[in-house]
Parts: sequence; C-alpha cells; structure tokens
Amino acid sequence: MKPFNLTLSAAAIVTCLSTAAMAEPVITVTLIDKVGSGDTSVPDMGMGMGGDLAKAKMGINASPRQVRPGMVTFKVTNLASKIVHEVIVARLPDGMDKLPYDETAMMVKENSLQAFGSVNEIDPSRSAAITLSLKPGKYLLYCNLPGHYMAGMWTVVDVAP
Ligand SMILES: [Cu+2]
Repeated sequence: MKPFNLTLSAAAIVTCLSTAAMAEPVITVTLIDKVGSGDTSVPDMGMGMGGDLAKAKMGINASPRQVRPGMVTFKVTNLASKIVHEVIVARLPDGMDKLPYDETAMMVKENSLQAFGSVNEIDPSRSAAITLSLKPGKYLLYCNLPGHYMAGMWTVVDVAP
C-alpha cells in the first residue's frame, strides 16, 4: 500500500500549493450608520442620484472593491450601534445606472435584480460571512430594510478577470 500513500500525499501537497497561489479573495464589508435610531429621513443617496455619500447617514464599505472571478467570500460586520442591517449581493445589469425603487415601501424592487445571496439581519457588533461563486461583472451590495438603501446603504464591487 505504500505507493498509494505516496501518491496521496503528493496530491495533497499540490492542492495546498495551488490554494496558496490562488487564495480565495475575501472582501471585508462594514455596515455603518450615524443615525443611532430609526431615523432614516435623509433620502436620495441611492445609486446614480448624485447624492454626496460623505453626508449619508448610512453606508456600506467594501474592501477590496475589485476581485478576480471565482469563489469570493464577503465577511460582513455591522458596526452600527443599534440598528440591524442586512446585505444583499445582486448582479448589476449592464447599463443600469439607477435601481428600480418602490417609493411607498421605501425599498429597492428586489425582484428586478438577480440576487446571488444575502446575509440577513445582522445585529449590531456582529459579523457574518457568505461565499459566492461570481463571474466577471459588477455586483451591487445593498441593505434593503425600509429606507436604508436611500440613506446610502449600497456599494458596487467589480469582479474582473
Ligand atoms: Cu441597513
């Protein structure tokens, strides 16, 4: 049985090397808000609306913003003091510069975007992670709790070969 074992360990080493060379990218995502309550009254910070995101009351930061295609892990931390947030990862269709929005519900029309996954209801100071297989393209990260998207909770990550 010895040759068999040798073959196995050789294969294991090759696997380790290729994993190290092609490390699965991890995007660190942080969720912030400067609200401290349920007040989400600053509107028009949605994508393509020309709002100054530096003045947004809520936001999503992602680092790095560009990764290679393949398995991508999003490690999400909610840095808010009181508010629960979520992150939905959706493919941004080519040419879409504004998101379809339901003014009454104060939510992005989720069904009009192809979602790849989400991290739901992250309590303040908590983290969660999701790993997705992504092809080249632009991916939108957003929080769709009522009012949060318009308050600035969105960002775009580029998956480029
Ligand atoms: Cu939110």
